[in-house]
Amino acid sequence: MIYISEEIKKALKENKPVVALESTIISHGMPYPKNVETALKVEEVIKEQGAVAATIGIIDGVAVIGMSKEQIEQFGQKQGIVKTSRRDLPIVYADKLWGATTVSATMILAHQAGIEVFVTGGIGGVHKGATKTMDISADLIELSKTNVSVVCAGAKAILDLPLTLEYLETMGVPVLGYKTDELPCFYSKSSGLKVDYRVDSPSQIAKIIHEKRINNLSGGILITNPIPDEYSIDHKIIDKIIEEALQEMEEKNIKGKECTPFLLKRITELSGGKSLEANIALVLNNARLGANIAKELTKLK
Ligand code: PSU
Ligand code: MN
Repeated sequence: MIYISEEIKKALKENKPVVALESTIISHGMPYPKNVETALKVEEVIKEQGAVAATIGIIDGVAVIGMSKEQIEQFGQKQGIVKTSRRDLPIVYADKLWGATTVSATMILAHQAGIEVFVTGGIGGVHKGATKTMDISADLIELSKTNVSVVCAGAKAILDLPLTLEYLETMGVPVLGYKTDELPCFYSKSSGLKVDYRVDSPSQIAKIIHEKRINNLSGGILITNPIPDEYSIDHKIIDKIIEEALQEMEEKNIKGKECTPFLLKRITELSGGKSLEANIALVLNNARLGANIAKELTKLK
């Protein structure tokens, strides 16, 4: 049920740095054609840094590790692709569906393929109001058990960030801040919340990942990388927009896996495209860092 492209197979065999990428961000996170442009640009950035990009998604029930440009294009346009987290995987396989993998499912597949570093925009987390709704992303639980480290720009600002940090602590997931003491919050570079540890170089991060592995501490590490200054959106502006989008979500009675895609889309509309621009910039920034961490990791093997 898993197909690894020749390029990725070869790279892994030769201990070349490989970076996993998810496909939900393509199919559910951004509008066409920006989604495809961004996905291809992210792969390019990873190549420029000297690593190999493996975009992951499920096509007709087969998990593809290292999608082709044509396949990425299809993910960007096709309707009805299933947003696939851990719980959805067996159904997508059995019914031979197309599945866009979220952070949790991408981690599982990356691990099965032997890839240790994964780059995304922002992970899912504990949603606002979760004390009532219990809406907690499967991404957090996956981070606690699957040996893949995730580079992101923090948890998405639509979430309850203090609760997300508490949850990660409970689940034993280290949260590192790249060149920052503060947890970045996706569209903005600072949240006022502290990360567990600050790290200042890809080699330092690689050493931490390595130690986690050789000491059999299962699970991932969350590497949070602040959005570049010039794209960071002011809290006062974005928080108001997020509030409005959350209000609409409640009025429309949107629940479960539809929440995040709805919010991202609505925030893009309400911000006049500014949030989408920020989202693209932060993913590219994460790709750069992820590639360099993967490079450093290969030196430790
Ligand atoms: N990062 C982005 N855009 C996205 C996502 C991440 O910049 O759309 C996706 C990831 O696939 C993540 C998912 O796993 O959002 C979280 O969804 P949920 O809150 O339903 O777990
Ligand atoms: Mn959820």
